[in-house]
Amino acid sequence: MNRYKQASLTYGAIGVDTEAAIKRLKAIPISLHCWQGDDVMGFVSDKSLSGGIQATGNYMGRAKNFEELKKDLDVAFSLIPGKKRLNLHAIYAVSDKPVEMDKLTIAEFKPWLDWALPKGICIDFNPTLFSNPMVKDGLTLSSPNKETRDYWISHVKSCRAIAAEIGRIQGAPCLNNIWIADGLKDVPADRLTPRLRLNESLDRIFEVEYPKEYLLDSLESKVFGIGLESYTVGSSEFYMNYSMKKGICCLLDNGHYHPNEYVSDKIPSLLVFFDKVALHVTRGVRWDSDHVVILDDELKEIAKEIIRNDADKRVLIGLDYFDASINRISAWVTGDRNMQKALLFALLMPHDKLKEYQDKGDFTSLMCLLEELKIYPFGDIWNQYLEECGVEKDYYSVIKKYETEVLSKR
Ligand code: RNT
Ligand code: ZN
Repeated sequence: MNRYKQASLTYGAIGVDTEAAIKRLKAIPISLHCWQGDDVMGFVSDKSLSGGIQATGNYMGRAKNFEELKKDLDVAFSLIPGKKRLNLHAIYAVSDKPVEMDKLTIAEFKPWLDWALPKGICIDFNPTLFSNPMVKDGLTLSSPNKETRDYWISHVKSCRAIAAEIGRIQGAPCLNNIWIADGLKDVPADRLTPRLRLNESLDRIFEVEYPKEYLLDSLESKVFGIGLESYTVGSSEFYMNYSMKKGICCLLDNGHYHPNEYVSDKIPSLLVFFDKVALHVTRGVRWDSDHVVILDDELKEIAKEIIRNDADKRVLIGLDYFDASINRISAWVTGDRNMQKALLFALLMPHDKLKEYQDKGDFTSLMCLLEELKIYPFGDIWNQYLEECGVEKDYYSVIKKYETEVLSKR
């Protein structure tokens, strides 16, 4: 008997249908962040990355333009199983002329659609409110300066229009996620007024309504950023309340909380009150360091909250990390595969039985089964999934060859 069949029987004995698990996994989209390919540089300026985030490392072969980034993404996508989406930032506008961030249009993103849609890949979007001279004293939408606020309001409004148009063209909603770094390095003299200004700017941004079939809006909070350690205007409480007020989504980035706070625990809390929850899956090492996603315990817990709550369509999974110290294509593939491994791991659990143990107060049986499941033949089911998706198990050698032939010559 082959390994998959054997493993399938082992799972079958505890009531888990491996075929159904594989089928369900194939339908869960993961939005791959284009910005791992070029250390979040984008195409519109040669300014270095700023705004509370940082990419570290200097590995060979960073993509420097649209053609290179597409080529690298093609290699990554060919090695990633399952359903794919592509997550773009406004700084990835494609244009021969200088691009004005407050006057972007769909025209600058048509080339991306022309490339992605024939592959069956839908696009998500993000306005870019960092790495830009119009960020004044670390502030954008919450700036005391009206001109600064107006500039960024126009930028985000144009991004929402672009995202809605992307959604219309692709025939499926485009998620437009707003993250701003606005904050202060040292002890504030006023924590309220910047939040009142942010509230007002967002109200102006959301004045325009778009059909939900085209556009989903989300707001991403953060506890602190580099150089902005003492105060973040867009805090978790601020955005949760704002999102509730406007009927839009919260986006939870698991690098954006205190190290003892877990996004896995926040997901079910939000599912009580919101139809949808968006995620930026990342890995913080001591802080929001955006390391490549590995198959660690918190990733597995996040996946469990999606699967056992039947929230496959309610939790929008996006990745968000940028490691410049290793091969960037490998970083994409490793992180994306790990997200899917965590989902598969959760799909291979007998959740009804485990919930029953919890409700009966049989915590001894619960612990025994949870621990036993950790050494079930998960890898054999994963390999079967890769085979069915027509994707190589060994992705490193394909990437290494591309590195030698292409990346090392850039
Ligand atoms: C930064 C946020 C944000 C960015 C991307 C590039 O801390 O996580 O989502 O990483 O928008
Ligand atoms: Zn993020």
